[in-house]
Amino acid sequence: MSKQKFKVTYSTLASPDPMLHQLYEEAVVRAKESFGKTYPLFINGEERFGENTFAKHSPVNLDWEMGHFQVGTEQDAKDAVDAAKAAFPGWSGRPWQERVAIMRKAADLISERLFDMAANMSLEIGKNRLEALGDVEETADLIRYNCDAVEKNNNFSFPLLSETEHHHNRSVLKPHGVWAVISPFNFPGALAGGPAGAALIAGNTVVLKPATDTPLTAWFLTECFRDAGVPAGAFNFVTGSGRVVGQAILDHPDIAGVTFTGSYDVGMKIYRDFANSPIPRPVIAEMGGKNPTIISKKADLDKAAMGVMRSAFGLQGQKCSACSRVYVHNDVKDAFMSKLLDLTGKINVGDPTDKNNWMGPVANKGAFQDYQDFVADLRAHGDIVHGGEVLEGNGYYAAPTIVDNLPHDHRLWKVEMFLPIVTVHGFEDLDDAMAKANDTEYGLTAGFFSEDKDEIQWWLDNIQAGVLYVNRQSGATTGAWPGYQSFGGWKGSGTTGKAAGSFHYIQQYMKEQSQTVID
Ligand code: UN1
Repeated sequence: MSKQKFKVTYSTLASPDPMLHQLYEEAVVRAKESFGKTYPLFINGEERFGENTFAKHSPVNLDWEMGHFQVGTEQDAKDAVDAAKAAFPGWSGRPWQERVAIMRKAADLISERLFDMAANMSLEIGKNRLEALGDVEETADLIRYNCDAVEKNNNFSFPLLSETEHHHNRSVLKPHGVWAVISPFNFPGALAGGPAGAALIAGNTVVLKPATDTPLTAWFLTECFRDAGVPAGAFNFVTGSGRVVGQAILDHPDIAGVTFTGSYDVGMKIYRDFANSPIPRPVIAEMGGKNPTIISKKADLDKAAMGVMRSAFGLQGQKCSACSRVYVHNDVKDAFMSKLLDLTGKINVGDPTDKNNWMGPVANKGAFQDYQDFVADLRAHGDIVHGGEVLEGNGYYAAPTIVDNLPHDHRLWKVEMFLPIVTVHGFEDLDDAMAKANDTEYGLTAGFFSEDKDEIQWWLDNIQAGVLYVNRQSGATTGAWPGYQSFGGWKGSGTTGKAAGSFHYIQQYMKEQSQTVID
């Protein structure tokens, strides 16, 4: 582990210091040296090794066996929830200042371990170095953001109006209990550590079940929480199949609430299942997107092409925030397409730990197969103007793919493909583009390119999504950073209408109590 501190921000990622590359490359060597280790569950402060393990292979090179992880059982899930329940009175009963201090320490440990966590994450899920470094540091910053929020608001304890001088009325927020976090593969740091951190800062205890593709990053987070002093039972880590161990966690009657990030279908199933429990329980679900970018004839096309390319193909299109649909004015469509094709043609796809490769492999065999199936459908009904093929290598490599002339009633305008595929449509009239952009169940992020102030205001007033970007070259629809952009979805993209990395987030992990005391 490197002792050197290196603060990742937008500017360091945009023009990285040579030192950043060197530290990352040294960490890649260390990550490869520790391939093949066996990792435990972490329940009630103890490492637990069970009877069965699964091998985690790197999608970068399928011969690389990164580690062996426990196939958690229903009993493990139960034990984790029971441990979290037993730890709840102690953790929630502490002064909030102590929880904040411990969680700040956890954030600092994540930052200290930045390079090792990022190198392992690149190998674990195929994220390029800058995106992996960003994900790790975003995790730490989400935790810090929520520590700040509690501090600034006196842990959300506020006086209310008093009827007389003898009335002492106050509103307080209190934690719910045991919180389940079911995290996805695409942001294995931020979307596991962000919600788990928020739940812990708020005073809940946590059971984390990470995606089967990304147990290693979650294990590193577990170590950070443990080493920061989160007490036994307050944070528990369970790996294994979602259908078995994930379901057993969610079915446990002592789970008070859940944060789920993943597909619409699974998110809605959890939402419906929770509605059937004897008492209501909160479900914070982030369920994907089908994020549109509209390009006006008054757009700067260089900005638009760069923004779309980065958002469509960053992390191989596997972000909920990825740009998957483009509506471009017919007058500028040819010019835009030639710029987009030019930029896309320059992308190198390969081992993402190599500095020259901006795209890595897709996450797993299922995603690789989906890519091929979607491409066959798109080829039959539209024009693939770039990509559309799998690439050589001993991993799941797929070319960035641009599709033109797909009829608007084709199902793939609505299905979240979660792959490096973007479909492009021309329009004559901005209102028509807006209607098409909004014609989806999702509403997570959206982008607009125009140099006209009135058009920009019109777009901001009418687009239906939770995260909006205008003229953003670094990512037409992607790249929210805690404190800079709130991140949460409308419509089928989210259950609460409240976003992460913003003012209203951590309160969702608490319930309000009004206290009237008369002396
Ligand atoms: C996601 O894709 O699920 O805005 C989250 C972004 C990232 C988070 C994306 N900060 O692209």
